[in-house]
Amino acid sequence: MNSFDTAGPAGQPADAPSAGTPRFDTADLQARDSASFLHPFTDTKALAARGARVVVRGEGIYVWDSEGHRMLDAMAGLWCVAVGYGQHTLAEAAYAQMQQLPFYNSFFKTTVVPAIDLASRLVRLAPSGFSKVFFANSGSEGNDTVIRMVRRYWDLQGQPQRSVIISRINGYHGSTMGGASLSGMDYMHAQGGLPIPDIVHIGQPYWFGSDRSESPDAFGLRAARWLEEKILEVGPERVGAFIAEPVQGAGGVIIPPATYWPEIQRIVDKYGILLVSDEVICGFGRLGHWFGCEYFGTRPDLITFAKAVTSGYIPLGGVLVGDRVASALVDQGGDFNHGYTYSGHPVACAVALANLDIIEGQDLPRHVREDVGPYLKQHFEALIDHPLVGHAETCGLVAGLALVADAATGRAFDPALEVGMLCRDFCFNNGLVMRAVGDRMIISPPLVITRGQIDELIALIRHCLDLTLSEVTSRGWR
Ligand code: PXG
Repeated sequence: MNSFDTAGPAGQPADAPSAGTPRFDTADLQARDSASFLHPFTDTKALAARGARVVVRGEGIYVWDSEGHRMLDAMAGLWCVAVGYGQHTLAEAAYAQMQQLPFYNSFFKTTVVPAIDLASRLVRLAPSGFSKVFFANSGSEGNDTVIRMVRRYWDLQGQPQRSVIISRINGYHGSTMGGASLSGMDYMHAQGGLPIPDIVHIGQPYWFGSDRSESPDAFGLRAARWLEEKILEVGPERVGAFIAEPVQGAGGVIIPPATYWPEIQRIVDKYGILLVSDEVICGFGRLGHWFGCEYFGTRPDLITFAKAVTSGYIPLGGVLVGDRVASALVDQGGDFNHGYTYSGHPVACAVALANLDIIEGQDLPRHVREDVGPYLKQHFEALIDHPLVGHAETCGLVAGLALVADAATGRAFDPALEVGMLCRDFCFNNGLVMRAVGDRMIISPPLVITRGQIDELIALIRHCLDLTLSEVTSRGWR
């Protein structure tokens, strides 16, 4: 059944595309899906009972499911699709590179042209002081590389005991053994004996989640000083690096108070430890700058990237390496015994270059910074007037709001009620992809979104908040 019709199937919802629409047998796909496909981060039995939504097509900021329903994808796939769906130049770049040279490795004194071009381009786009790139295939692999690189750096400095890396509770850095160890999610650590040795965590700068007895600025300073307390607890001579996302994404779009990052920079400078900015979500224009650290004015030593480097059209990730680490690795280092078969994969790099052509050509960081970012802020933060919303905040093109039982006091719902999940289901069923992290509803739309589409997005969010409000009211939950 997976063939493309030229005429739209009869009885399709009115907003579905009428030409070139794929027809799918949804029930068959769902049955085969649950028979064979173990999904990431999923309760397989529960999904099998319900059936996965089959997403079959994308165009611009919209995706369509196998039943022909159109959804505004306010999550850009999974924080990835910066340039939107249906960008043919990325497909053409992959096709051309596959014909020219589909694969060759970069291990044994060989290299490939797209990897050279992409490395030089990324160095040009990065903040000053970044001179090298290490390629991986995902954010998780990028962060595993970070762990190896940080520890190698300190070995080369004659301080191998500086193996401790400090990360944050509710930060997300991936799902490999290294990435999941850096991530601050207990439920991940509980499966597989994590974290690996010498990874420790401090609290997150989530002011709304605190008791709110201090101003956000006072809280931001206090949260940053948890880093100094941890350094002193572990012993400054043992600490190699601090890693954090500029804005926590998967943790629920946690935007730190303005005082937080400058204080973090002061502390890492004071103790001479490396600063790693995990920009898997914040990189490539998401916060209105090429990299999120530029928004907050921090000077990291390493930057992890993935996702929007190819807009998710093909897997690619890696680490931008600042001069301090690069010169140690290169001048003193000898072999760095680390790498992946597909480090610098020519097809992935060719797609990244075509993607960067669009991001640079349309100056999407500026589009976010000066146009749609402020517009989203104005309209998204106005959702605070909704009776279910206790807090609503944006930064560039990420945004999060907290669903609460009592907006006046900010009193939370009982987490067991899973109100966020209820709201997310209303979104899905009403043409909007919005994610729930507990009772925080979050978005990260494609960077190419327009003001008119933001109006549509806000109207959809409001509608789904209304539906959620009547449901929780009728269930007597507020
Ligand atoms: N760092 C950050 C900041 C991320 O957001 C990774 C590393 C790992 O990247 P890979 O490519 O290995 O997945 C991520 C990934 C969610 C969600 O629920 C977020 C991510 C992945 C899966 C789900 O929001 N981010």
